[in-house]
Amino acid sequence: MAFELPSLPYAADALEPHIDTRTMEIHHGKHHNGYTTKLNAAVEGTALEGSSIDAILSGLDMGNAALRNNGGGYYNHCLFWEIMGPDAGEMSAELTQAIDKAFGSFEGFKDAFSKAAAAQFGSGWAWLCAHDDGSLEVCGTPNQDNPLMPNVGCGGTPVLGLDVWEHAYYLNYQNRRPDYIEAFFHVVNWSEVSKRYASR
Ligand code: MN3
Repeated sequence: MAFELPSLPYAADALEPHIDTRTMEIHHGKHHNGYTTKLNAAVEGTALEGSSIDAILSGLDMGNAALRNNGGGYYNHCLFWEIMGPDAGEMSAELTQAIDKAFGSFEGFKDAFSKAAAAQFGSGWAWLCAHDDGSLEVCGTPNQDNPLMPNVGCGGTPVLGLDVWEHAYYLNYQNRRPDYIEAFFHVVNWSEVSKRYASR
């Protein structure tokens, strides 16, 4: 089974004014679609055909640039659409407690995550990762790398991710990445993030 571009779980204009419709259309329909097509090309005819994306990434040969960039791009954007939404939902008590334990408070977490997103030089992602024991960490990865991949400097299950490639915000925010990071916190779906935390 080839990988398929998932539909957006909401309308392309659902995250306005924080993330504009045109950016969503291009980001999903062009960028994510491109990663999906190129991932399928990288996997076709290899022993990885039929493997899950999680298995491919956790066992990744980091020297395989096509698989690293497009497998990462495929996975990262699948997660990104799902952890956002027009409805903020509710954060679970378990995740609230884990955030307080790791960062002191939600504001402490937001500050650490925003700093990781702002400090990522060039293209990349900021992550909130959950470990098996429930502990949390914030980190950043370059390009389309993510915490499932070996030796990227952080690990665990990604439960929240923010795309800080310019293609994610340039139309609306130009060079104002901090404004985009602040806007992102208006469109996080905390029910979905809590669900990912529970199933880590
Ligand atoms: Mn992107």
